[in-house]
Amino acid sequence: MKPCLICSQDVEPFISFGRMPIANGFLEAGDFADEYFFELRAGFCERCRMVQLTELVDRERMFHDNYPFFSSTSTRMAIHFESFAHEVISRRIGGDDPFVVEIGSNDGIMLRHFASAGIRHLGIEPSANVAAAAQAKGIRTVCRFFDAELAREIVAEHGQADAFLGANVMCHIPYLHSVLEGIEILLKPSGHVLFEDPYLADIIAKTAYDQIYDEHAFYFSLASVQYLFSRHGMEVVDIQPQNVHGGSMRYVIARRGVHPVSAAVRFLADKEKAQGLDRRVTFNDFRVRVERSRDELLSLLRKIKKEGKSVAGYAATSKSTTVLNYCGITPELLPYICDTTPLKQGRFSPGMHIPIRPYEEFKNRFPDYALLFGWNHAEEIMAKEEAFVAGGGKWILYVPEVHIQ
Ligand code: DWN
Ligand code: SAH
Repeated sequence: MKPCLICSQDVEPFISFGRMPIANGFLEAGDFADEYFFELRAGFCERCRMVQLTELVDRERMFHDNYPFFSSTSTRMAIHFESFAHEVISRRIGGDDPFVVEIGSNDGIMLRHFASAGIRHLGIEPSANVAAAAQAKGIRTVCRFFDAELAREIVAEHGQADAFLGANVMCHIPYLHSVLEGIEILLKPSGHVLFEDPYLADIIAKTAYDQIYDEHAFYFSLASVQYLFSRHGMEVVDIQPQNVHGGSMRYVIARRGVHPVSAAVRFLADKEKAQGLDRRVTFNDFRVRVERSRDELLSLLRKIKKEGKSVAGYAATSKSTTVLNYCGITPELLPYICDTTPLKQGRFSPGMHIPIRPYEEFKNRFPDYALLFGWNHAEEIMAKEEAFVAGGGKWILYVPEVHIQ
């Protein structure tokens, strides 16, 4: 039992993945002996409905000056964030000289659209290397972790913000009450918070257990987000499902009573109850499907090896660390993973130590099978890899279930 990170009620894990390394802790060959591990477990709080990790990793182990995830590697995501920025510019800010703050702004994939529109902006990005990539593009970025203390400093220097933004970052922050205190300080009285993260209902429906890893402290539903913000005098005024990262939800939030609440919010609240997101049994059923998925993926890879066929991993995602370590996929079953990120190439995958090779290696010599760890980018990747399929190559997917395509 662990106290809920949001409401302090006791939380019991509903799933355990065992010993797990840092999801983005890609290693040099000489570093294997010092590798850090923790117990990856997730639990559901029956009081506030928050699904969360029950063991946490120190933030400095995950977010530092060598963080290997650069948001701008996906062209589909670049388009997505352009439209997110335009929604904010056209609908959520206005007046004289508006000011926008984004946390987890990474390499500036979204803020660059505010910069090019001449809108006052500030990115808060603790991982120094990706923050530097944004700064090099002329995007104002502070290399810090966001919390209430930093919010006070920002208000003193820049004044309050019209919009507070975050994509795939709120779910990364276990100390959310400090973040929300910061938002209370930072946001103008009529300002908006817009943030999006992988949506719990999609994770459950697709058995996307690989979304569970050290960086993701939370798996949000509308109900849990409503509870959290209600404790800080705010409410969800709109929700917008997003077709990225396997199914995400964007929450639009304001101070209580300032903006009207859309019918979509009430509709989704009812839908979540019908889906059982408020009941423990839903998560126990999920665990059973996860165990089945693990067994099926492992036997498929063993069969392929026995048949003497070749297989490579495609995209060394953070998510792949959970799959590889939970399923016990060794380099004998998966000899390499190709990835487009220079920082990952030449290194080894966390825990299982599978070599990460440049993307060109895949392109120059197609394997018989490719295990798609970047399944959330399937459309983009499959369009790019038509030649692989035309040459007889086959994709292995494990979401929503293990299958060959
Ligand atoms: O929440 C998070 C999301 C937004 O991004 C972070 N905690 C970390 C990261 O998660 P991820 O690593 O699972 O993200 P992606 O976007 O699913 O995968 C990115 C990786 O995939 C990069 O290493 C690049 C690689 N990739 C590739 O090799 N070829 C990606 C694409 C689109 C490709 O065509
Ligand atoms: N928004 C980007 C990046 C998501 S990855 C996208 O959607 O692609 C998560 C990012 O959040 C990382 O760059 C990490 O360094 C950053 N982050 C983690 N904790 C943070 C905190 N407390 N405040 C601000 N950013 C944080």
